[in-house]
Amino acid sequence: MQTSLIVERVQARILDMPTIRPHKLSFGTIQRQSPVIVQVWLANGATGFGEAATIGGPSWNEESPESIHHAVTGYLGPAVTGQEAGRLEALLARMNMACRGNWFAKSAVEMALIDAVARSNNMPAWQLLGGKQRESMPLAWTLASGDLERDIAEAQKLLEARRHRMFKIKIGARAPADDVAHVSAIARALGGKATLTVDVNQAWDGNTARRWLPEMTAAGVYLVEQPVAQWNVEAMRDLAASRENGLIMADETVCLPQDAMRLARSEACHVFSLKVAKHGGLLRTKKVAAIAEAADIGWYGGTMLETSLGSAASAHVFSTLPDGGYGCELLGPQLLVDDIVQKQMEVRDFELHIPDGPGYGVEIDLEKLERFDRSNAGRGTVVVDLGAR
Ligand code: MUC
Ligand code: MG
Repeated sequence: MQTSLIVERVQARILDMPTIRPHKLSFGTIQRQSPVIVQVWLANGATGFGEAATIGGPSWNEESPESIHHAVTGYLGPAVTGQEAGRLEALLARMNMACRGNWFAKSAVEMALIDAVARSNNMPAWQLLGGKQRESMPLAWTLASGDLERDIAEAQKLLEARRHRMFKIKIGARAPADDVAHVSAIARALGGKATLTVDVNQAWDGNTARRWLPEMTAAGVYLVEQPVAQWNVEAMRDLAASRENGLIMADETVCLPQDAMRLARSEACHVFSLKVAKHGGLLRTKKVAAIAEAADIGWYGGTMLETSLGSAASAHVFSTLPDGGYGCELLGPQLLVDDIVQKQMEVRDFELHIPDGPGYGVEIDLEKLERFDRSNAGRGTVVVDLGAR
C-alpha cells in the first residue's frame, strides 16, 4: 500500500457566484451559480480540488448544491477517508456502496482525488487519464440573455475578438415560432461567419419537435440539443431518422454508460454532450465516450457552467479522447463575474488551450474560495426566476 497517498481529510463548501448577465434557459433564468468545491488532503501533504456545479439549483436534474454538499460530507467523504487515493476504481466502488446515484457529488470527489494523485506525482491529470491527443479545442459560447439585440451584439463582439465562432442559442421558453424568429434573426446578423446550435433543454414534446425542427434547421441551425424530455428516447429516435431535423444531440438523456448504450442501440441521436458531473466523474466520462466511438456517435465537450477548476478538469479528460468533431463549450469561467483560480485557461483564435502543469494546470486562489463561500458570506440560494418562462 502507498501510505503516502492515504486520504486524510475531505472538505466540501458551497460557493455563490453571480453571472455576468441573466442566463435564460427553457426552465428558468439563472443569475448566480453555486458550485460545490471539494478539497482532499493526502498523508504526503498533497491536496487536490474538485467541483460539481448544477444549473438553477435542482432545476437541471435532481441534484442541487445542497444535496451534493450533504452527500460529500455525510457519506462520500467518509467512504474515501483512510483509503489510498490512487486506487480510483476501488474508491468509486466504495462511494457506490455508501450512496446510490448522486453522480455529481461523486464526480466532485473523484475530481479532487485525481488532482491530488496527479500533484503527488507532479504530473498533469491528462497524463493519468491516458494522455492528451490535442493542445486546444474549438470553444462555443451560449447566447441566452433572452434579448435579441443583446444576443446579436454579444455574438458580434466575441467573433471580432476571435474568441468564439460557434454559438449555442438557448430556446424553449418562448413559443416555438418566436424561437425560430429569434434564431433566424441571429443567423442573418452573423451572415454565415459562425455555426449555430440550439439547446431546447427538454422543453418540447415529440410533435412540437417534429413540427418546428425543420424550420429551425432551415434558419441555419445544424445541431439540436435535447429537443424533448430526458425520458423520450422514442421521439429522439424518430427525429434523428430525418435529415431535415439536423443532427440530434443528447444531453440530459445521456448520463450513465447504460444511457449511452440505450441511445446507441436505438440510434436515437448523432452526438453526445459529454459532461463530467452527470457521468459521475472523469473516468466514467471516458466510458461514455468509448460507447460513442464504438457506435459512430460524435461528442461535444459540455459544461454545467463550472468555474475554471471544473472546466479545466473537463478540458483534461476531453483532451484524451479521439476528436469528437464538435468542439466544447467550457465557457463557465467567462459567464461568471469572478473565478477561483489564479490564472484562467487561455482562449485565443477561437480555441480553448488545455493547461499543463500539475493536476488540472490551474492553481486555486484560497482567498477567492473564502470570499465566495456561502457559509462566510451568509448569502441565500441560487436565484431562479421560474416566472420568466
Ligand atoms: C445545458 O443544458 O447544456 C450548458 C451551457 C449553457 O449555457 O447551459 C448549459 C446547460
Ligand atoms: Mg444542454
